[in-house]
Amino acid sequence: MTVTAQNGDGWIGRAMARREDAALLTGRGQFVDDIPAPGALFAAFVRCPAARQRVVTLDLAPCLSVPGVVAAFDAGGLGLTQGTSVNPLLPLGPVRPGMALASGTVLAAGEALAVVLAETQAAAIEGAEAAVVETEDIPAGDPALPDPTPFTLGAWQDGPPPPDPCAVHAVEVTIGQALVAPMALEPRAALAAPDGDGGGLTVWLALQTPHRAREDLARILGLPGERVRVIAPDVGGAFGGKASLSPEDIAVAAAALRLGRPVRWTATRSEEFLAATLGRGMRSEGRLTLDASGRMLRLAARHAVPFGAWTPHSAHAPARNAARILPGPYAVPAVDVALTGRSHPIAAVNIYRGAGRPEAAMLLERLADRAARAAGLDPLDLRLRNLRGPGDAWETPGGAVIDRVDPTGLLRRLEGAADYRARRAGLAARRAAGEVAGLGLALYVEPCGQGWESASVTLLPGGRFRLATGASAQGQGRATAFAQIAADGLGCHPDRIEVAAGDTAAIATGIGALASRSTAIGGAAVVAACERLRAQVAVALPGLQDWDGIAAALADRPDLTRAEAVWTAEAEAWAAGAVLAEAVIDPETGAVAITRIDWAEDAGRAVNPMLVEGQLIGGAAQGLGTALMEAMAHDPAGQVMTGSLMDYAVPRAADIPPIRIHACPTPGRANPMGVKGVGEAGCIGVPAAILNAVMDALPPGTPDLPLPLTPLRVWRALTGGPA
Ligand code: SMO
Repeated sequence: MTVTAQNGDGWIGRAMARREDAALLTGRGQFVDDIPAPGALFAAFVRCPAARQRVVTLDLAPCLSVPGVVAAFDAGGLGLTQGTSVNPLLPLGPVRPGMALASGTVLAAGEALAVVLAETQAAAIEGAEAAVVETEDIPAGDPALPDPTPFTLGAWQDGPPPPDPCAVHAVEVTIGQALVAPMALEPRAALAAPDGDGGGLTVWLALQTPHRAREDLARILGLPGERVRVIAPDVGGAFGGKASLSPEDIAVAAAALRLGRPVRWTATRSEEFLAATLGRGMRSEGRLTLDASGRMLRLAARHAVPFGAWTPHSAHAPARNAARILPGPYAVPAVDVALTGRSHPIAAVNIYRGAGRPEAAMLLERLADRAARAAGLDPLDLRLRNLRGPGDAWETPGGAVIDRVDPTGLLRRLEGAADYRARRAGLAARRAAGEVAGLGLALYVEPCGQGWESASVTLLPGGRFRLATGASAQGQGRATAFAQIAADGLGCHPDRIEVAAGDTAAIATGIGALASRSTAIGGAAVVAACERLRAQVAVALPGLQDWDGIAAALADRPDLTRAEAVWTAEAEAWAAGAVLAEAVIDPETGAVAITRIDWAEDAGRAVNPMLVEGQLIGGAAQGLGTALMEAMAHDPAGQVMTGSLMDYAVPRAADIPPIRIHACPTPGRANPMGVKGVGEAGCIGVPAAILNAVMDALPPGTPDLPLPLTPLRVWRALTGGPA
């Protein structure tokens, strides 16, 4: 693999790729569906045909007469009384745990009612289709349905009360985020195999959080934790859509335990659209007042947050982030944020890459653009007047402590690197020549995780090492980055280190791959484990430096050749960036082309610049999809209208413009390496910049457009038709 020395002082900071990570791109990965399981049964699900239904009849006898079908279970048949866990980040509102199978009252179309097990996948699907399902509509207002009235999730205020006497400008925006599908290339998948004695299970899951899945499964199935092993092998993208255990995963595990045979299931793309968790969907309203010179005085923000049929573990994280990040990179003396939730008869809504960060950024950045127009300032100058600078540390009303970022410096860097002033000036001539073009700026801050992560390092014979991490992987190049960190920590070549991730048998505890946290927190745990190993070896063998010799001398001392660490972050790491997007609209069709993106970003010290760039560009592509084309559509009855990739648009390579990244790393203080996170950045800053660019291209006074910015919406805005 290519190795390019970037800064020469260690393995951290070099662009390199390890074989294990490269295998994912070259067809040699081992995803759940690739794991061999001789004799495994295939699972298929009988799903509720409509939303807000009462199940009248669920007859599985016809399933059993399909050749190859071995068993079929409804909720009563599996007999499980427990569901998935929920993280109480906010007052919870109505919580419906994810149950293996729904029964009685069903809220969303597509919820699984029964699981059919068969010798082949075809027989399982045919068996599921043979089930007799009769349901009846539950009328709106029936007490069996969750109350559709909004419920309070929280409110935070800080600063002087309104009205602010100096305010001379007030601007308002409404942001309508579409509900989107976290479109991983690999759909959800599960394989459960009972142990030889039938008393335990090994479960392979396409999942971001194997240790939590083990705890949940053990509790739900009534097994001791040590009898459940969860393995997340190669995972082909997740983006929050695989953050938590799915009802289907539980059904697969329960059926395997019941039947004493391995059971496997890989979701079809249609099942993903129908029953996987959704992201975004918030409706945000903001009001900002400014003084005569364009200084921000008071921000009021309201986020209305959608919840679906059941409550995934992290369902409250987007709301919490969207609230606590405000006022983000800006210095605003008074801030007032309120959150409400509401239940909808659709699939569960959960985190999706960014998880509230994009919603906060878009609200602020649209307000900043409207404020600039009201104050008669260039959008860049309005921002410079209000952004925090280097050395600032500030606490938001929602309790986030933001530091070690320099939004002003990032915007200044972007201004020069993107040739902003000349391009802004050049827009007038381009518009005079008939072009419909605009420039959009967006700043963002990205919190990179709270809490702890685990790591262990074991010295193997021959001076090699086995590194285990609780931070699992979803295709980010975990093995490459963590081997680089450990190589520096141990003083050896990264090729001496094998990395085990995503396996509850490899390390006792762990969190997983979420929240831009893996390098900042999981990487710090690796450093701590390596330090511990070096320290205990130094005591036992003072002066001995070479690992081959140490391995030989300690061959019979497993107590000294293994070290484990659980590292807890005392502070949150914050990444930040400034994005400039250029949009050109076809006036005939309303189609938006993003022609260029410039991006000054501070992801902290880069462990591997190549992986950082990959994260940034991948996130930007998803962010572009959110801004321009992605939307789940439901009809008024709750039926999914976007059930395939024929109906749900995702960006393709040709949609992605040149992205010029200007790295401005400043060290964070949240961990000893000075690293921050980068996984979600593209989804945070890029959609806001695109929305601002499109609004800049449209006539002044154009009302806020909801997302996504489809050609029809943009064309109507251009031609003055209804939005
Ligand atoms: S949206 Mo991420 O998986 O925290």
